[in-house]
This record gives sequence, C-alpha cells and structure tokens, in this order.
Amino acid sequence: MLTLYHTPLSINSRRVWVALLEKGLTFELKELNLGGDQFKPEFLALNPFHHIPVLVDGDLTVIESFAMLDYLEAQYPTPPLMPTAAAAVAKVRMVQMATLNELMPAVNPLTRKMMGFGEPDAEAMQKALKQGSLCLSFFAAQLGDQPYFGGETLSLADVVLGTVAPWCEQLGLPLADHAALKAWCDRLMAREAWQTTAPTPEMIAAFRERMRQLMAQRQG
Ligand SMILES: N[C@@H](CCC(=O)N[C@@H](CS)C(=O)NCC(=O)O)C(=O)O
Repeated sequence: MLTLYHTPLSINSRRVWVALLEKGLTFELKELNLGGDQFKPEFLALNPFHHIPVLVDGDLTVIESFAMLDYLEAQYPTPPLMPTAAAAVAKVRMVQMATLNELMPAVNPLTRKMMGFGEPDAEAMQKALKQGSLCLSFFAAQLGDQPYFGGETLSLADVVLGTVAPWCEQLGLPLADHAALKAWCDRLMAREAWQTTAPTPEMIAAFRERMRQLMAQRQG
C-alpha cells in the first residue's frame, strides 16, 4: 500500500500527490499539521529532517519529492510520465530543475508578500519579479506550441511546473504575457488531478491565520 504524508498547501507535496493521481494509483493520504506533527517521534522515524512529503510503499520509505517522482515512474511505469526521446528527456529534466532552482527562489519571497508575512523589502521584491518573469519567458520558449513540455502527453515537467504556475498570477507574474503558457496552465487546471489537489480559499485563509499567530508568538 502506498501512503503519502503531506499537507495540502505544500507545493513539494502536491507534485507527488498529482503524480499518484495521474498514474491512477491507489494510495492513502496522511495529513500532517506542520505546527508540530513533523517533530513527533513516529514521523522523525520516517524523515529525520522533519519534512513532508514522505512516501511509503510497503517496506520502502522515500523522502525528497523528486526522488518520489522518479520512484513512481520506475515502479509504476503506466501511464508514463517520462518521454523516451533524448531531447524530450532533457527538456523535461530542464523544466523540473529550473522550476526548483530558478523559479522557486523568486516565488518564495513573492508568496511571503502575497500572504502578508513580514515587511517586504522593495529591492528583493523587484529582483524576485525580474527573476520570475525571466523564468516564465524561458518556460514559454521551452513549451513552444506543444500541448505539454514532453510533447503530446503529460510529463513530470508539467507536474512540477504545473503545481507552481497556478500561483503566478496572484504573485504578480502574469502568465497571460505568454498565451501558450497560459493555455497550458488552464489545460492542467482542468484535469481531475489538479482539481482534486487544488487548495481551497478556506485552506489558504486558515494557513495565513496560523502563520500570523505563529509570527505573533515569536515576536511576543
Ligand atoms: N526538498 C524537499 C523539501 C521539503 C520541504 O521543504 N517541506 C516543508 C513543507 S513544503 C516542510 O516539511 N517543512 C516543515 C519543517 O521544516 O519542519 C522535497 O522536495 O521534498
């Protein structure tokens, strides 16, 4: 039996959750409250670094969401989420890693600002917006006029970038500047896996309130 330890608002968790759904696998979700559940001994036994997501499959415990995506692809290859043509493999990996290493460092401070956490530093915000726009131009060029990054069918590139991209508009990074990228994002959001895993406005409001209380406690 597959079990995913997660929280619904985590982008790191959501990419694995979407992959499980897209593969049509049967799995159990165990939701953690990151206000402390991650430090409980039973969870630390799964991940000593106290991070979600964690994927358990029988005797195997996997930490790190990208390792989970690779594991699912190798263990449950149908339907495939990795193309086989060499150039398409390179593109899928490029998009996955550029999301992690180039887009996320811009998204993180913009998210803190959107959520109203702390005083945003104007210079850092400008830098993040510039980096985010550069990323969107890069991704638009990689997508070209294909329906998905790997070609005609969904791949792990779509899963990884596609669980960050729906936030871009709200962060001040307009996907609409790139019509094909916007159409790609809309296509993903219409899929059942994206709809099932989409955070609701109530979840976002509850998260914002929890963080506000946490910050007040730290300052008090
Ligand atoms: N590189 C890890 C990152 C995991 C991560 O940062 N998880 C965060 C939530 S998004 C977490 O568990 N934070 C709780 C903590 O650090 O105690 C992955 O991709 O799985």
